[in-house]
Amino acid sequence: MRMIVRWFGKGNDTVELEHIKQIPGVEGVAWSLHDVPAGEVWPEDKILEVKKQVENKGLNIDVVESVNIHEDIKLGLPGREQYINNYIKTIESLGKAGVKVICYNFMPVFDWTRTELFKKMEDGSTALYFENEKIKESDPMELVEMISNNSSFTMPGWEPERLEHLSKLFEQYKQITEEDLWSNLQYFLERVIPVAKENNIKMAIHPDDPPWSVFGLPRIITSKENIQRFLKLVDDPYNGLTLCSGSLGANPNNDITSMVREFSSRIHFAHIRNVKTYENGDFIETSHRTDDGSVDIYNVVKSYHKSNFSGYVRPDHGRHIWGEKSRPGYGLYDRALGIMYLWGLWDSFERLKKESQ
Ligand code: DNO
Ligand code: MN
Repeated sequence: MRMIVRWFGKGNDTVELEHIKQIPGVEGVAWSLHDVPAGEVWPEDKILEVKKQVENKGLNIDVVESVNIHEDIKLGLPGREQYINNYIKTIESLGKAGVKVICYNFMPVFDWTRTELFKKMEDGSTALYFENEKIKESDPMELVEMISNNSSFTMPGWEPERLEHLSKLFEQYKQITEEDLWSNLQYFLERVIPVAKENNIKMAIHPDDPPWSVFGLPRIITSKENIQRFLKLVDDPYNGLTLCSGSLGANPNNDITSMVREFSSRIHFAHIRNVKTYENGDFIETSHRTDDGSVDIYNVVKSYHKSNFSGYVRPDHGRHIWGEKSRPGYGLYDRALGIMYLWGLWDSFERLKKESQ
């Protein structure tokens, strides 16, 4: 596995590239141009600027997370033609810059959804939290306000320009069924996968987080069956996955270990993190350790190892510990601990394999 860390860019993150470089076994960053609105073409000079910053520190830019998809594409509106053309231009520029994987998601309106960004845990640390009842009762606008009031940075997926027309968007999605979303996704994939292939870039969809409908919006990348269906929409290795154990793991019915086994050849990017789930649908993002949450991280990593996984991995989110002030879920310390846990498991599987040969 090739370990990387998400980095939000110079001046847009509390974590420095120098610090990322000091985490053992990390070779690169998952990055994005967070100031380019969804749907616009990524300017080549900006791409090259990040490439230079990152490579100067001895890290790679192989994985982009994310190139976001304009709502017109998800809604299947006529405007999608222009936005798909723009997406294609961005893929071509990223290919030229040497990018290997593009992570994206197909969630209507919102990306990840939580009800609290800094929920206090017993040991005094804080973590991202989802309270099922609260979501059912709350107005999406309240959530947008909570998220922007609790973070000094703009949160990816919650950019003001994306949410500006929130009520109009909700109106538009009222007509969109899950089947419509499937066919709009297929339309998008049929256009972009050939271009990605030509540019040697693997497309890697991120599952919906949480993997069920919120605020009545349709969501489709939620389960093993739906991922099987997704992979067949365009049955090509360039149409692949970002398998996120935390997002899918919020539903206890999702068996991540068996998904890794089944989909490994199509997983280009692994997000590994733990979540503790409760019967009422609540969940909290715990440390990566198997014993601390509901996802069997030990077996997830074992399954990747057994499949000879050679794709990119990142620890996804972490808790906020040791007084660190950071973007919600993206501090340095707990993600670094997570990485060391993942390496600890991986190295011992590797050693056992060699010893038994
Ligand atoms: C949560 C995060 C996501 C991810 C996007 C990818 O698990 O990994 O917010 O970055 O959905 O587009
Ligand atoms: Mn993830």
